[in-house]
Amino acid sequence: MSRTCAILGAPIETGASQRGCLMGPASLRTAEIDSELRALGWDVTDLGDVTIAPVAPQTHANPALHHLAETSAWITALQKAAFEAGKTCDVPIFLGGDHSMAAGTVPAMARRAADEGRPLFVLWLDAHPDMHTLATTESGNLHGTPAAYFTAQEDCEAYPALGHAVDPANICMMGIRSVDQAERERIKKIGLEVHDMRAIDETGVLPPLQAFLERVKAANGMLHLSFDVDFLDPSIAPAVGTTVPGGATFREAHLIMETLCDSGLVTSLDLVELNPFLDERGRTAVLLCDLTASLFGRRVMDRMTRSFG
Ligand code: EXY
Ligand code: MN
Ligand code: MN
Ligand code: MN
Repeated sequence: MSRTCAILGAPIETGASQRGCLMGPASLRTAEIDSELRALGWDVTDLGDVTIAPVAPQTHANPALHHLAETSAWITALQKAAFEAGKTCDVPIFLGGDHSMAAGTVPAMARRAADEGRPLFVLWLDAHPDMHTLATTESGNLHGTPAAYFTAQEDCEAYPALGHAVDPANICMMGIRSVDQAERERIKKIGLEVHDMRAIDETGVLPPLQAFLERVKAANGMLHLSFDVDFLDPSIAPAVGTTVPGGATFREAHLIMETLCDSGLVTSLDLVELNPFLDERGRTAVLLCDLTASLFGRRVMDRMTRSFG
């Protein structure tokens, strides 16, 4: 029986350190993400892109912050649009756009889960924990703040009021290898489950992932996967503005996606931080679609090599 998914573009780049992520949704559509999923038997609806109206600048005590007003507008628009998208299908897929979009999509999925009387769990695949508050970020790049916002950390009051938070105990981060001091202190304080790349080198990706999935299943949870392109090693995914050496390999990433597929637990997905302006012939966009196909059911034995153009 075919399952249903919807794709919703969030062409946001104001949270990033450089322009280009606003082309992310278009690049993933050009890489034919919808056809990939239809070929696997999914009923795919393209809901188009979220947009925001022009906004007046918003000042803040932290002088480093930039584009706070735009980011707040995106958060409000996305919390509404992502929640509506979640009503239309089994698995909504949110195409970024920089990672500040998760301040919109994750609370929307937490609301969707709460309305079903279920907890929301989040698997965060990223080189960064994105756990800065509006007071601690030194770069002022708001794509470094979504996890602090949706776990209801203090000093995020300038963002839109948070309707549905995620319990930090329901979050698992993997691939982490670039952490600022303030984030390190906060991760320790709230006891966040973080499997950095050293831990993954030692155990492999499966043991921590399987233990987390057991918890999701035991809690009858819904699972949101927030996939940041910089989780991957830059040698296979160069099209991202915040590359960090020593990322996940092609097979580590596919093994995670295949294992998530086998679990049947994923109920929503962010694909974020793709910056096509930094890509080589769309190969990062094609890889992201390839990984998504593994999440949605493609097996290694079904794999045909797909080069693009
Ligand atoms: N922690 C650094 C900062 O706050 O600027 C780097 C953040 C990168 C965030 C990208 C989306 O993952
Ligand atoms: Mn991120
Ligand atoms: Mn509610
Ligand atoms: Mn990142």
